[in-house]
Amino acid sequence: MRTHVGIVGAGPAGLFLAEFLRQAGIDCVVLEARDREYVQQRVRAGVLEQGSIDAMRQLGVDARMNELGLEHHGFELLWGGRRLRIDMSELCGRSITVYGQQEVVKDLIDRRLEVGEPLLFEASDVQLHDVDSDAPRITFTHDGTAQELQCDFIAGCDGFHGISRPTVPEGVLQTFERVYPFAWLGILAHAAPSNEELIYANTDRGFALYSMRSPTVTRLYLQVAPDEDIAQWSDDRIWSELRTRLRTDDGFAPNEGEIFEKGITPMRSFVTEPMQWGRLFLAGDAAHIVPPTGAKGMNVAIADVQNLSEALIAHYRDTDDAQLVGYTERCLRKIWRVEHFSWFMTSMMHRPPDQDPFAAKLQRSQLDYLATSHAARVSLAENYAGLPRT
Ligand code: RFL
Ligand code: PHB
Repeated sequence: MRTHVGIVGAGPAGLFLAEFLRQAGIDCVVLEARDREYVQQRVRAGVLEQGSIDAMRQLGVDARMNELGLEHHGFELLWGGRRLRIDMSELCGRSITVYGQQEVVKDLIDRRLEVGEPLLFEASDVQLHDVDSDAPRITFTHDGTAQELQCDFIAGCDGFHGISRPTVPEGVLQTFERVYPFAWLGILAHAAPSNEELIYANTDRGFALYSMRSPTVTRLYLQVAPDEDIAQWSDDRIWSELRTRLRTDDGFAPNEGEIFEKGITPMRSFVTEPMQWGRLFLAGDAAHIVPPTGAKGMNVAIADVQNLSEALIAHYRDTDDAQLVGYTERCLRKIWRVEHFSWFMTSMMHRPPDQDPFAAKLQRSQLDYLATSHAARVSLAENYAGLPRT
C-alpha cells in the first residue's frame, strides 16, 4: 500500500488531520489500534474553543454540534462559598461550546467512512521505519495479515502512550514535565444540569468541577490522590463529597442521578521538543499533555494538525517546505501559552496534599485579585476561551 501521509491514531488529532488533507486532495491512511466502538465511547474532553468550532465548520462536520453543542458565554470560580462569574463574551468577545470529544470523534469517523477513505481499526503491531529517509514506511497487522504502508510523511497522532514518540532515537527529543500530586475522579450522571455554566471550585477538601454534556447529563470531577482506588468511591460517597465541595452560600447544589461512567485521570504537564524528526511529525497528546483544568488538550491537538495540514498543503501544492521546517516552532508558540495557562489554573484551584500556609495565602490572593481586577479577569477569559493560532 502507498499513500501520501500515514496517520497513526484516530483520536481528534489524527481524524482532523485526515479530513483537512482529504479536502485538499492529499491521500492518507489512518491506522488505529482500538476498535471503532472503543474510540467512539472513550469519555474525555468536553470544551471546544472558538478555533476548534471554526475547524468543525470549515470541514462541514458541524451539523450535530450545531444541534447538540451548548454555547457558554461564561464560567464560574467558586471559593469560600462564593461564586465569581467570568463573562468571556463581555471580557474578550469569545465563547466556548460544550460538546463531548467522543461526539467530535464520531462526526469525523462518520465522515471518513461515508467518503470511503481508509481508516483501519484494530491495526496491531504498528511500527515506523526509515523515518529519517525520503521513503518512510509503517508496518502493521490488520485482519490477521501483515501489511506495509509506504508514505511520503508520517503523522504521529497516537496520544501520550503511542509508539511514534518512542520511535525517535534517544538524544533527539528534549522533554519538559510536571507531575501533580493529585488526580481527577470524573463521573457522568443522568441528572439535568442545575447550573447553566461550568463551576471550578477550590475548597479545603480539594478541587471540584461541575460540567455537563447535555440537558440531561451532568459531568463532574473531584480532586483525589494520584493512587486513589476507585473501588473506595461508592456513588453515595461521590455525591456526598460533591455536595460538600460545590456548596455555595446562595444555595446551589448539583442535581443527582444515576452514575453511568466513572474514571480516574492522572494530572501531568508534558512537552517534547522538537515535534518532528525526519519525515515524522508528532501532533496532539503524542507531543504534549496538559492537566485538564484549562480544558485545552483537545483544542491544542486540533491547532497542531491545522498547522500540519497547512504545511503539507504548501508542500504538495506549492512545493514550499518552509512551513514543514517551521512546524515545531509554530506549534510551540500556542502550546507553551496553553501549558502555562493549564498549570496556572491547576495551581490556582487545587489543594496539594503538602500545601503550606504561605502557598494557601498566595492562592487566595490570586482568587481575590480576579474578583477585584478587570484586567486579571480579561487575562483569564482570553486564555480560557482560547487565543488564536499565530
Ligand atoms: P488521543 O485522543 O489519545 O488519540 C490517540 C489515538 O491513537 C491511538 N493509538 C494508536 N493507534 C495505532 N497504533 C498505536 N500504537 C497506537 N497507540 C495509540 C489511540 O487508541 C487513540 O485513538 O490523542 P489526540 O488525538 O492527540 O487528542 C488529544 C485529546 O484526546 C486530549 O488532549 C483531551 O482529551 C484532553 N482533555 C481535554 N481537552 C480539551 O480540549 N478540553 C477538555 O475539556 C478536556 N478535558 C481531557 C479532559 C482529558 C481527560 N482525560 C481522560 C485524559 C478531561 C479528561 C478527564
Ligand atoms: C468536561 O466537561 O469534561 C471538562 C470541562 C472542563 C474542563 C475539563 C473537563 O476543564
